[in-house]
Amino acid sequence: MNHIERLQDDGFCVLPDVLTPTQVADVRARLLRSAEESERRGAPTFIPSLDHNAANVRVFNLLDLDPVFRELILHPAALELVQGLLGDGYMISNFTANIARPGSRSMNIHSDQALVIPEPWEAPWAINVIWCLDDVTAENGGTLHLPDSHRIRRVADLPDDAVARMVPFTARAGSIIGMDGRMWHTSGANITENQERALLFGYYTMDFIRPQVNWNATLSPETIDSLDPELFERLGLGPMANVRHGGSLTSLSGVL
Ligand SMILES: O=C(O)CCC(=O)C(=O)O
Repeated sequence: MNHIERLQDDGFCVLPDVLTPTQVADVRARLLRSAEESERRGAPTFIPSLDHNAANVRVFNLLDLDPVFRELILHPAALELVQGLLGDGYMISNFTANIARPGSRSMNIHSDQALVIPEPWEAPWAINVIWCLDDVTAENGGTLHLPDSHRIRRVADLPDDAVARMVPFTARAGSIIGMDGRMWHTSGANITENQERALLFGYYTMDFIRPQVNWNATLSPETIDSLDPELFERLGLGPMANVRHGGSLTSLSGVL
């Protein structure tokens, strides 16, 4: 089975060595600077409605904070997973980070597809590409997932002991993990003395689903001006909001 077939069948796959150790160190340093910049701009990195305490550091709006994130969201290895699950008609819905430091605890369980469209969830219409900037282990808060839960169509079908049945993803720094948007998951608790677990979450959905964030409101004019055409299009910043790729009306994009 290749990794796309594993993603389709198991609901996730792990691709090692997508980033070199030097690249991991560079992206991680930029993430820490972005966390500071986010606070400076007034966007807090501790979100009490998500996390139990400030040991979790959340960084939203990565695409506006450092150009490296604009490269990663279109990284060919990530897009291969996205296209392998969703096909070519996808959009970029969000790109965020969660640094789980010692003392962090699990958030509420959820599936990311459930956050953007109502049940029943019949098909994979969303995918997360998780960038591992540290070795990810059970002890340092590796994302917990409920095996096979990408086949669950309704909340009522979740087992009562879903949390107890969850198992952590493990991966080396530099890996990416593709996770079907229907997979139920949560952050793990970081029970180590001194190991941080920094992850980036690139979230992509089918192009008929409204993105999680309004990119027109979150990206600065300077960032929008600097976007390459592919990224501009995949963020839904072009004039057409909802015309299927390849549909007969796409020619309208030239006249609007
Ligand atoms: O940090 C994690 O492991 C999971 C984070 C997550 O699921 C979320 O922020 O929605």
